[in-house]
Amino acid sequence: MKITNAKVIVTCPGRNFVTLKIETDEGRTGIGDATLNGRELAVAAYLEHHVIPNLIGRDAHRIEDIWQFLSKGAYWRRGPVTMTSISAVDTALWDIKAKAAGLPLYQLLGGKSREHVLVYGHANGADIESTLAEVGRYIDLGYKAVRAQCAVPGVKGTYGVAKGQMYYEPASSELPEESVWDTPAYLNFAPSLFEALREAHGPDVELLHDVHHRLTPIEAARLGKSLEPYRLFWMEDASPAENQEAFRLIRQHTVTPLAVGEVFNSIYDCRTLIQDQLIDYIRTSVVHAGGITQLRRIASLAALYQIRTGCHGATDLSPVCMGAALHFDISVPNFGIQEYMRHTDETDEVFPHAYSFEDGFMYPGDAPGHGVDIDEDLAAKYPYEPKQLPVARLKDGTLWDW
Ligand code: CS2
Ligand code: MG
Repeated sequence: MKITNAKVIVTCPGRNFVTLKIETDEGRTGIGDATLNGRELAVAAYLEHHVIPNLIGRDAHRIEDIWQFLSKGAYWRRGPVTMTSISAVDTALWDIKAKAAGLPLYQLLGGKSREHVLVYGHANGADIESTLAEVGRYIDLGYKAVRAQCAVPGVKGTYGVAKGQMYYEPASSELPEESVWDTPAYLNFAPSLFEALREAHGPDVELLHDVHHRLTPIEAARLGKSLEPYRLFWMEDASPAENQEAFRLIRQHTVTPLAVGEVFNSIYDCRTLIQDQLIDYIRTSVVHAGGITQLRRIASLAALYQIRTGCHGATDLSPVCMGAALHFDISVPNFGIQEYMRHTDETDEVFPHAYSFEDGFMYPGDAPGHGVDIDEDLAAKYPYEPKQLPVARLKDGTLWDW
């Protein structure tokens, strides 16, 4: 089955998405998500100029060889733009292979390891009271696990606090918005939020929290320790993880479980974190970490250390990524949880899909392939809109991690 054509589709049904579509001589097509939030056109150009010409004429079944070719063959390995492009090709080829077999993708990955996929939703509020209510809303919708973020009193624009509810979208303007970050205020405030959440919603609901790379290791250690009484499912991205060793310091001080990896694009980015058991959940995603192929390698490494998966699944990861992720999640032995930030109705219409949500769990569906398609005519009605992610500064103006 030869690859005869491939194209990049950029669409903005409420937010930008980049999709790679691969066509074969047998008439079978497959799609992969290639969205890199705020840097969409860099991936589109990389695919168009440097990847697609290399695909034409190749055997679509040779997923591993094409992966190695695009990785080693580029000479310039790794990096978010390259790896997002490789991810898109890999996802589209797995889609084609599963369609050719007439099977849902999870069957090619070894079949189901569980009946359904536990997901967590995003609740956020401008103050403790509204955050409690938002978490309650997710519990009423059936969610068993909820991520809670709350504005810090006196701090403008805390990470994770959306302008609207249910559809959180941080990439909101052509040039980055600026928000203020105040570590002492946050560290004093965060435990009171989780104390109130446990009081209001009891011990059973799983609560998660994203620190979004804002703390130094010793600050992260202090936060983890102060949150222990409220039994978090995880504390995410407590500190930047370029220096993986830094997590040893956090680990020494707290039993709050740690999750890291949404910005990683290679197995090497998480090697020390996994092998030294410095984290509990690895958050690498299908779209940014080399597709199904590399995600399976990362999960296998993590399984040796009883570290579980917790794939990134924000709205900027398209329904194509979500569909592929659910096939991975339901099959991988060391699955932990899947993030599920609902897409808007416009997005769901552009990307018809077989996956579904019910009572706190998701199901990949049984359509052949990964079960997600793109309506190209509808996609064409939503042209690209330049948008970037915000930046954060400390009160004295120092540029900080957003
Ligand atoms: C976040 C994301 O979902 C998460 O855990 O960290 O919302 C992240 O900010 C965006 O995906 C950035 O593109
Ligand atoms: Mg995050």
